[in-house]
Amino acid sequence: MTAPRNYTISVIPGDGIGTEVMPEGIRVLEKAASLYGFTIEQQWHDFACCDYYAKHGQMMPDDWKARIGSPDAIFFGAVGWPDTVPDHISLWGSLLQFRREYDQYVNLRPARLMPGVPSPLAGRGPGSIDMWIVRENTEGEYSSVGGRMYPGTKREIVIQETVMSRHGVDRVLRYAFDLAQSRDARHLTSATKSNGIAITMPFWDERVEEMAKAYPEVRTDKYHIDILTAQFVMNPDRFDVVVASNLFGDILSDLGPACTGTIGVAPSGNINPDRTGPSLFEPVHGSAPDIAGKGIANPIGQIWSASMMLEHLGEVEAGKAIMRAIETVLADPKLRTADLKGEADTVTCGKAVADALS
Ligand code: GGG
Repeated sequence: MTAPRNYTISVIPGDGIGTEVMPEGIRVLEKAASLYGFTIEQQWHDFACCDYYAKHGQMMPDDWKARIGSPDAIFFGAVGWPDTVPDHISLWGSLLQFRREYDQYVNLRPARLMPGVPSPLAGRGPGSIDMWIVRENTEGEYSSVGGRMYPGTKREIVIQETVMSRHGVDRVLRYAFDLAQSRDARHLTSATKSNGIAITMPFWDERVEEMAKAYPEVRTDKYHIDILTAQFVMNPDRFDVVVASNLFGDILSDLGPACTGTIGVAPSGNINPDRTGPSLFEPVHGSAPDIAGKGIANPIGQIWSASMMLEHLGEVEAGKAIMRAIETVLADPKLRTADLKGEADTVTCGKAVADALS
């Protein structure tokens, strides 16, 4: 007898277009569950958003971990509403808490040229750009170590430290090398800025060199972040797995999908590879206040995140089926959204993906 496949997920829509694309991600998840014979129990939470902050003066309740419990995964929308809450408060009060508390030390983000997506690089053909960006997700430049002295005076001083531990760097590099090893290209690129940032970045380079010895089949190269961003724009098809620190990985993983047409389709997984806590899946895009409330946001980033989440949960066939449905919808201008020169609104696009699922 096979074990029942029942999963519990925390659903946190967040702010702005997060609340509009989340229902489409759920629609597709529910359809996939019914087609592929598993169940998804949803536990919705109204915190980790700026509305919650407006009512309670903090982004999450003090007992947020108890309220979340032990789900199999967290499905997240977007955070940020700068008119109400400064961005650094909303981010540190929500997403960064999850990443640290659940030790989601890998942020995995694909950049792939999809069929039909209008992109300056589309002439290269679908599949020609197909990379994974592996971003260190729990330390690095995103640290709260530092301080502010003499605020508001002419003597004002601000200091913020970058934190890199050997343990933290090695574990994300190991994940990236393993990923590179599993792929046909077996090519890993590491991004630093070791000439200018002369303590932490050379350390990262040293760890790459050390780790590479254990992966002789993986072609490894190192770039400075400035020339790498130029190469992403000019020759993105040269890259396969790209690994970088928290800040550089954040930048590259917006730039990569933008090179393939739009950041609106890009998903991400905040992954705890050791499975000592839940992983969190969310679109790369933020809450987009400029288009929030208009019903025109692209739901594909949220839906693709659902596909990544299902693969992480072991529902690989269902995850792949969602990807096929996404490709079908993106190829049709009537079904894709305006950021992709399409005609559909958020709901029409989401329903089309659910209908295309088989
Ligand atoms: N869904 C992604 C999101 O809401 N991002 C907001 C943001 O500012 N993220 C910064 C980060 O991912 O470190």
